[in-house]
Amino acid sequence: MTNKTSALLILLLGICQLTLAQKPEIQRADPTNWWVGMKNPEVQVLLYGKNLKGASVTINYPGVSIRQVHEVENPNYLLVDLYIAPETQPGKFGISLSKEVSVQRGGKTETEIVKTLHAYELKARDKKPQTVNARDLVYLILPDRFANGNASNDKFPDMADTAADRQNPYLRHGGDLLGIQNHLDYLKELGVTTLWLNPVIENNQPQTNEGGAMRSAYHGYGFTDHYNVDRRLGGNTAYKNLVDAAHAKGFKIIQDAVYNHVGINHWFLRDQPMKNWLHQWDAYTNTSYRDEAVFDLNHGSVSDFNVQQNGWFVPFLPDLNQANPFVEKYLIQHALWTVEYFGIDGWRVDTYQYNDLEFMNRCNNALYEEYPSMFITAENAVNTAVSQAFFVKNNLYLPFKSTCNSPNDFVFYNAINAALNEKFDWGRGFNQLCTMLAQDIVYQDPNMNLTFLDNHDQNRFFSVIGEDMRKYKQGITVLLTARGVPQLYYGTEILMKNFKNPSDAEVRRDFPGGFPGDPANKFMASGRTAQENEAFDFVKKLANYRKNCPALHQGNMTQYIPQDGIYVYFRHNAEKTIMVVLSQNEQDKTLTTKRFTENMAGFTKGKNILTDANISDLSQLQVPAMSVQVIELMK
Ligand SMILES: [Ca+2]
Ligand SMILES: [Ca+2]
Repeated sequence: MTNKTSALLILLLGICQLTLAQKPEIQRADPTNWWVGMKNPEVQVLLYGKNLKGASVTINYPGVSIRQVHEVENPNYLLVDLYIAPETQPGKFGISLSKEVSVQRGGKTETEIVKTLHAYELKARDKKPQTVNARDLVYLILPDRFANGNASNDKFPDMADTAADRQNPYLRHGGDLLGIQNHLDYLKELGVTTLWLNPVIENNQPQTNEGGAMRSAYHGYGFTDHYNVDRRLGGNTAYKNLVDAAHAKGFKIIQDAVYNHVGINHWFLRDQPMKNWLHQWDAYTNTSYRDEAVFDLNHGSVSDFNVQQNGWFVPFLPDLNQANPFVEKYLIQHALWTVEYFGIDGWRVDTYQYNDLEFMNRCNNALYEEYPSMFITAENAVNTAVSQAFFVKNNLYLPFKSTCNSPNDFVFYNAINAALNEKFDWGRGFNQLCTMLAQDIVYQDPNMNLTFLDNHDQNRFFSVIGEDMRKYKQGITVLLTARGVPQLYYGTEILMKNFKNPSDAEVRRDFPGGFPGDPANKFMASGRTAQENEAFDFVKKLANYRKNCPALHQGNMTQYIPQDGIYVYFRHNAEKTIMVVLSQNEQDKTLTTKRFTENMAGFTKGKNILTDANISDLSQLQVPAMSVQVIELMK
């Protein structure tokens, strides 16, 4: 090659680069599609690519108009506000970008218009979310740890974390959505009506060093692409399949929402749209995790509030700035998109108290606007009823009013675990439960509280109660007969145990039988021990009875202050009265029932629905030591 020709080649390459450098190129549009016939006729499409700033946007489709195009600090983004007129038909169109770019030809600089097109679709709405409420029994599954339905998706060499190893409690184990789908009949038999999965959205996060051990993001709380379900769980297709299969079998699905933060490897953080997309601090600032800082409207300091709200949850989960209207729209539209795209029925909102609460109200309201009876339950690991009530619809006279309709009931969780582990005394044992329920006056509808004995962040229930089957049956009975929407954690029905020692991985063990080569299959009665079957059958019997007992769903709850080690409450409506009798005595007792006349008048006999025993005389009940009875009263 002569010097002359190589100089020419360099010149040509330079021209090409100049042209290419300026040409707009769309790599993605979020939401990835939208729908006609939404109550809110507007959607903001976030376009990401190269050199989008300065481009003019056109769409040629009947009914669709561009209201505004927002340029932001980063030239690789454009945010396009679309208006979709009510009569708009579903269909496909292009989002067209055109831009004047400079081109050098024959030593002269010329301008020319370059165009780029991104295919977009407005679909017809076809999803009808169902209401989740106290009729339901929710079953929480950590998808990586339940069942492996497809061994070929356990790991991928092109992801940030390439490991899967069942021998290591901190790494991914290969469980997936098909694995859950394969065991729906097991859950149906148990009496479950609703599934809540820990987050399924892509977590393409590298392993992180926590407490000296390298850990995978198998829990799912660090999103890296809102619009893709993690490939290792089976991707969007497997999630659609699971939701459809679950619906066909009569289940509902609750999705885990994370609005407060994303994974540090999220695609939009590698090229941030604008500086205030995240809460940024001069030096790294962690949230204080103190809920008082948020609800203490009387005495709290602004600085404590800011640290709690805007500090990062952990260093690898950056805190989103939800006061930024573009961030707000991105998160809210993703929630709506998820309901319409997958057909989910409800939401559990992670780390609720760390979110901008005005943002959360707007987010909840956007969901209620499209789906008026949507169940949204807020996670707040708090200790008091006042704090718990602050973050949901409540009866408190405060200037801030949450629109969230359900808390994850940590106050119930704390009380039931403490009550079962204490000796009965004034204020202790079952008195704790009674006192906790008396505080229900703070909630607008305590029957919407998501009650639980354990979950993925807590010590397993069977271990907490010292592996005592009598306490186990009492706890399960309170969960399934007291007010609220009961939630069971996977494996609690087969007595999975452990404390979070040395880490929470211990309470997230694999469900035995869900993985190839497991020595026992506890999805089958034949694979369970006698005691495991006793537990499974107990849950199954009560859960299935509960399914068809409206008094246990929407009936009033009347409780009597515990006396002599015995706690009695009733669930009752016009059709039925259910009496629950719990004992914390180490001796058998006889209970005279005259004190409960306001609930028992007119009833002469009963049936213990746990044992099927008939009770012919209700005036005096035999109450065995540490027992529980669920009695359907009869005339
Ligand atoms: Ca798998
Ligand atoms: Ca926050």
